Amino acid sequence: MKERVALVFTLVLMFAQSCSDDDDNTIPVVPPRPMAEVEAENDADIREYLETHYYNYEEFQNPPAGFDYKIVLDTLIKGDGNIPMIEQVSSVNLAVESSFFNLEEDVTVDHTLYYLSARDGVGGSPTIADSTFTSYEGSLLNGLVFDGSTTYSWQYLPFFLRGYAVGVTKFNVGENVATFPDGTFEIEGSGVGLIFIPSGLAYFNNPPIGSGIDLYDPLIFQVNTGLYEENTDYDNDGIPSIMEDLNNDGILANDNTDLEQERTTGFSFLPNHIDSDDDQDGTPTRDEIIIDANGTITFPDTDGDGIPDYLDRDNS
Ligand SMILES: [Ca+2]
Ligand SMILES: [Ca+2]
Ligand SMILES: [Ca+2]
Ligand SMILES: [Ca+2]
Repeated sequence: MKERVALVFTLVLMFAQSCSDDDDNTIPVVPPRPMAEVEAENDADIREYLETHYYNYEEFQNPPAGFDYKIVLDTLIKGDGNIPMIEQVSSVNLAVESSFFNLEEDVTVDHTLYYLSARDGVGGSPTIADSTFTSYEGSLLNGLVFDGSTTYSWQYLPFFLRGYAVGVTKFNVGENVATFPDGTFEIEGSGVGLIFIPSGLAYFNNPPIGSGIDLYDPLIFQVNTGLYEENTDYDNDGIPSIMEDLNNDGILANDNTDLEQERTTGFSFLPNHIDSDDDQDGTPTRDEIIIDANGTITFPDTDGDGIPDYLDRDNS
């Protein structure tokens, strides 16, 4: 599971670092740079990279015998006729609140995420709240590879960098053509793509120590999207994780109905998608909803106050 470490524990690392800052005042603390300034700089750097680099699209269009469907990036040479990636990427804008990185400034900054599908998968696309069976390689704009996996592994997207997770949802997966007794899969027609991520959708001023990623570095991920689990229900409470994004902003960490009770009782802070008793009334969410034979979920509201029982501590 080595490949998970660098990506998954972003928030844990951030917390640990902010604690040690308080404990040791001999280390000079450099204030974070303004998010809007960093985004503008990152976007210019990513765009310059896309204008000056191409990938092996001709091999993807006309695959030679034995082609491994791995993306190779190279520098354009003026007049060589290769198409720069800037003409092939798509993009999406995502608002980032500075509070996500515990910054002192209080701003919301639009960030542009770029992505490119080298091979469209034959299957469906995951949501931001699904588990995907994916392999990946992460690198910097200077070509340094900082992380990667050689085989597919299951990744629950809400635990991963936001830019990475949103990027993966832009691709289609393949299909599982065989499952062997040892649990391994054979997948055909997976998606292959690239994601270009500004630091505000990655680590910003808190890259993992020793990772080779510097403060405010934009990241590139090559991904191979094999499978996904449709309507992933991570906490097994009967409600698919995507439906636990109550404010519908694509971030599952900021929907926590019983935060006040968790504070009072000293519980861990569990956002709804990883909380099997979303209102902490002692009755599991699964017992406060009804799922019929077709899988349709209904949400009883016993006291008629407009708040469904599973989110309502006083529904009696
Ligand atoms: Ca949310
Ligand atoms: Ca909770
Ligand atoms: Ca839940
Ligand atoms: Ca409950």
